[in-house]
Amino acid sequence: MSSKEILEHLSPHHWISGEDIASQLGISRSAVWKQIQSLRAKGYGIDSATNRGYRLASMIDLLCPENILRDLNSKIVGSDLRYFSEAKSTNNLAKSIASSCREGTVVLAETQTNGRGRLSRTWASPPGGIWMSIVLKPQIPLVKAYTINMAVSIAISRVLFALYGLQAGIKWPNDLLVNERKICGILTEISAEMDKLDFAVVGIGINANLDVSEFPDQWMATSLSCELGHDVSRDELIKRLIEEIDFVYEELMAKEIHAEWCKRSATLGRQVRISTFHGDIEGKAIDLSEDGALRLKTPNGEISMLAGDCVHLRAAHEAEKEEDDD
Ligand code: BT5
Repeated sequence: MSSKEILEHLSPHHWISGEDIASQLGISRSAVWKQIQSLRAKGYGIDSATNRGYRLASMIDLLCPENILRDLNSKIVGSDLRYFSEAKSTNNLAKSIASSCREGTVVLAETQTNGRGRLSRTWASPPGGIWMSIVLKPQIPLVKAYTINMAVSIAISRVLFALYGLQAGIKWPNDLLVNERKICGILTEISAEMDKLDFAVVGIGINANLDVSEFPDQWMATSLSCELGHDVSRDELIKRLIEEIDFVYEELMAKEIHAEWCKRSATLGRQVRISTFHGDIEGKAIDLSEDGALRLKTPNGEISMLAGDCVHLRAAHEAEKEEDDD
């Protein structure tokens, strides 16, 4: 018995007793109660009242794969779409099918129970967000793998502006920020043999229709609904994302990817702190090299950082002013 089956019996329009759900599904009332608790823990709003039973607190706008695929204008991305009401992690699912599935396959889930960020960090994935992974099989050398992440960040930034007028800056290496707050995280995982890329799974997490006040303050998170003051159509957004990612994927090898990433970067020009396993380094972010390394100007000279966590310390104009004052 899965909590999804219980969900199918619940409606925002009428009450249903625990007893009725239990008899329709052939389970005990306490099993129903347990599954209701598990749905609540995942973020579904469910009202309960004595002598009445259960009711969905509001209409949940579930994703509809048919809407997403209808008249989809793309060549590779979205060639197949796998939809799950719940997944541990769409990246895990995508990796498990990557060798056998078509290039461009998209895996979508309403919630993730074990959503991951980099270094196995937790990625909160309650209902209402967009949790998707795309399987890509680009014919590019391993050293160019980073451009996939860049291309996808650009596509997301373009779509958020085109659909909602939101300026989403790209924070090195893999976040999108709106008003300095994280609205989207990207996790690209690759499988390679020698110098050849086998496949890449690009995991995209977008806080769409979410109340982020439940998230810890230090995450500095925001969502589309918080920024816009209303919910958005996730089907429409996913469709546009697929189309735009498909488009930039074609341009992947072109130089413009690098130039456009730099243009949309929220990191370049800023004073930053990069934390790595070997310690912290502070400096001004001055450039991004073709392999995705961030170039820093530090008091001890210029260095390149290939990976790490980035904290924005001061805004670009403040960093510039400081330099002028020096
Ligand atoms: C990321 O990692 O930002 C990449 C997130 C990728 C998530 C997608 S969802 C679909 C696919 N399936 C997966 O399992 N993952 C991908 P990182 O830069 O390491 O950031 C993780 C950190 O962001 C956490 O340690 C928290 O501080 C914060 N965080 C967690 N959940 C968040 C959320 N929903 N919104 C904003 N910040 C969050």
